[in-house]
Amino acid sequence: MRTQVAIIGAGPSGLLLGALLHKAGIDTVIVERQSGDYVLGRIRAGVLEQVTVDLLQEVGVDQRLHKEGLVHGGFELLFAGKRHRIDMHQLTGGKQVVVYGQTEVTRDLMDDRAAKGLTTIYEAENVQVHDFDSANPSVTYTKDGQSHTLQCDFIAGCDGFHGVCRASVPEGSIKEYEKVYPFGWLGVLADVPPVSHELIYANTERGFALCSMRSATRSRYYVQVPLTDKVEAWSDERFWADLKDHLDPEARESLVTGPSIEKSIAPLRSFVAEPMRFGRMFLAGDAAHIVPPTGAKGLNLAATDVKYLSDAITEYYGEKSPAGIDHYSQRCLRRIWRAERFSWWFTSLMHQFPETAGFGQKIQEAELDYLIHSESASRALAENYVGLPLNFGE
Ligand code: RFL
Ligand code: PHB
Repeated sequence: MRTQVAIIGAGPSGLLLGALLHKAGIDTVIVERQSGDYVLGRIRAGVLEQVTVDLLQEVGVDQRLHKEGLVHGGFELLFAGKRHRIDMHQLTGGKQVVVYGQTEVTRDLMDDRAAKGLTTIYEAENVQVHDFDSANPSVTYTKDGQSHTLQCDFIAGCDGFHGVCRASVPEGSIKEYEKVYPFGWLGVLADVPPVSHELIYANTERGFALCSMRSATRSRYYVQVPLTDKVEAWSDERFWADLKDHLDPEARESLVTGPSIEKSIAPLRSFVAEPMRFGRMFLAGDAAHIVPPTGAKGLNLAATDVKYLSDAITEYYGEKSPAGIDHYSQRCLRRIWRAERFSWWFTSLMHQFPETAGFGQKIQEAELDYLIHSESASRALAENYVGLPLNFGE
């Protein structure tokens, strides 16, 4: 089989890249290790920046998003027992975010790809990338016991943090920057109405908690847990009791609990691999970088990476110019480091760190107090939360 761009991974990066390239008339095949249902079963991001919404609109996959997505013009910070609203809309001159789950974004992109008859190979085993330092790269995999080879012009590594693409780059040609945090997030999804109509980010002496949502009837909650905790040790009762302990009296009163429909623990990490291009193979999304979820930036960065990549590849075919692909890594990394900084800062501000308990807590509360009382500090938070425009700094 032959295609122009072989995309490894059918997460949001791979699927959106496929849609953008299809719109530009470029042929793609996506090779995914899991089944479609498995990919949809992973409960992850919830907050889309306007830039991401615009990209979904650009590929025509925005009908359900516009119908069902919840537009949020603010969020709340809870500390020292009280909630304070950050009015993103007012502070940023009218910008807002849309709460619409990654599962739904992925489902919409999958359905669109299937409707257009574009090829996605699910449950591909032993996926390997070859000869990306030459003009003739290829991908091999096994499906239903049979070996296959996919010849291509380019490989897009959209295969997440544990994927095969970054792991196939020769040691010495990649530099990795990493920070692992000493805690994780225990997340619960439940069919109960959200405790508040906006997100609540809570800093308490018990640690961080986040009240988020997927719809008016489905809530997503998180609490900070030690890395050693196992999800089996967290019954629903224990989770709801712990979450309540993080909330202010009014929220505690109005919290509706119910059986969890998903429960998982995610470790928190900051990670960047540089560069993001190796000959004819490119990394995009979580394959190249990870942010802790506190700033809600991961999926949004993945979306802008693949927009830059589709621009670069389109320029290569259309204008016969390698300028875009030569510039891809640099263009992405500037935006990525800005999001890394914000995510690290917001994570550091909101979580309980074992080594600085007591003093650290007081310093965080003082910074939060400054943040809500200084318009410029509130604006800096709001500006980062709504995200950078696509062509920032250009
Ligand atoms: P994904 O989603 O990991 O998809 C990669 C795909 O590649 C496949 N794969 C392979 N396929 C073939 N061969 C191989 N060898 C392969 N190895 C892997 C995988 O099966 C998978 O289908 O990466 P992608 O597409 O780059 O998307 C990135 C996002 O998933 C991620 O950044 C976000 O979920 C991060 N994130 C959030 N981002 C936001 O923008 N806003 C949020 O509110 C937000 N909340 C979150 C989050 C991530 C979280 N977790 C669990 C880490 C909340 C949480 C709790
Ligand atoms: C989510 O709804 O899953 C969510 C929202 C905001 C974040 C992280 C996750 O910062």
